[in-house]
Amino acid sequence: MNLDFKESANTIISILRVQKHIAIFIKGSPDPDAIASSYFLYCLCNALHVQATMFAFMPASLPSNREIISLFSIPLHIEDTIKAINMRRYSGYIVCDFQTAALEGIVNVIPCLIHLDHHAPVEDDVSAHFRILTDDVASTSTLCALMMQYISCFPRDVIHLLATVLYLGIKTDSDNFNHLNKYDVMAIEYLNQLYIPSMIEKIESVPLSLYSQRLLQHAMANVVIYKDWLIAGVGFVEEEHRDTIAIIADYLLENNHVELAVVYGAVYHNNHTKLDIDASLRTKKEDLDLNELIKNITADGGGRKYKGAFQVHIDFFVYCPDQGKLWDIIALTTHHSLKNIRDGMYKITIQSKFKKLTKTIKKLFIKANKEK
Ligand SMILES: [Mn+2]
Repeated sequence: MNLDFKESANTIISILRVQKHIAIFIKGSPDPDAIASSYFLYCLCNALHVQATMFAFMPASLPSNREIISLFSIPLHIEDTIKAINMRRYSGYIVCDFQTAALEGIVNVIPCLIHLDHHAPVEDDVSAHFRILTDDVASTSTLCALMMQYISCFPRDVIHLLATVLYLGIKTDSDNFNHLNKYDVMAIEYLNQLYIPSMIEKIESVPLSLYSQRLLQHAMANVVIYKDWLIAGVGFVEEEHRDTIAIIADYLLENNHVELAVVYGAVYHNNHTKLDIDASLRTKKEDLDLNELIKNITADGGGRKYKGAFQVHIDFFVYCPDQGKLWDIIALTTHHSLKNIRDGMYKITIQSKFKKLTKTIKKLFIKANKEK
């Protein structure tokens, strides 16, 4: 893939400049990459004198992510649902760091102006005036940093703040710079001269909360090794601590000789009226197709290189009067399902290879047709 970041920067500026008021949505959990890339576009709107408002539908889960929001004074509005927002006030919306730009209730109300993400594109997404979806970069912040090089309207102090927050976005999503490709390296080279090291230090010195430490202990006490996989449940989790599941998966993969670490918990949402089984998957194997693996478990999830996640909705079980029994059933079912998937990995590998081959043939076919 060859991206022209100068042309991309010019295109997004020409799209934004004619807008009245833009809504910027963080669709998933506000993690460093989602916050950084959304804030980048927020600052760009500001620099172009276009009004913009940033929204998320859940609060930042990790203390370090909350620290980013407060340290950079990021004006992030948390809403329970998208229905709480009066869409007619906005002329368009932006989604960063999420595989799809579709949002319930706003299709045909306001257009999606910009959609940036570092996952492979999905086919049935809403249309966007400008879109970059590519898994050739480790983070959405990489795309923003490379466009930023060609944008001259940012005030000096904003440049340093943006460089710092984008640096954090890349660092987090590349697992501490462990998974970088050429675009990520280019972005870091650019940001290196601009970011503020003391701000990074401040954010990285925020400790895990006591709650997260307890979940980690629970997970470590319940680790099951099946063949070359590690599976661990953390028990029931309050919504605002959901990201801890991913952090624990990172930690367990790092500290065990396994191919895959799966950490799951039962996460309460909406004041305990909704319940999900929420799982994070981590691998060091570059060719392990986590997306294909996850799609064999549920449609509600996905993956890319090295990481993936899925959810299973079990709202009805919020009525279960015995949490202990409920957790036993969740754990029993999740372990059984994951072990079955591990046993069927041969089939999944073939499916994955077949899909990649079909994609390549399709691309060649399109190319041949264009050249005709
Ligand atoms: Mn990301």
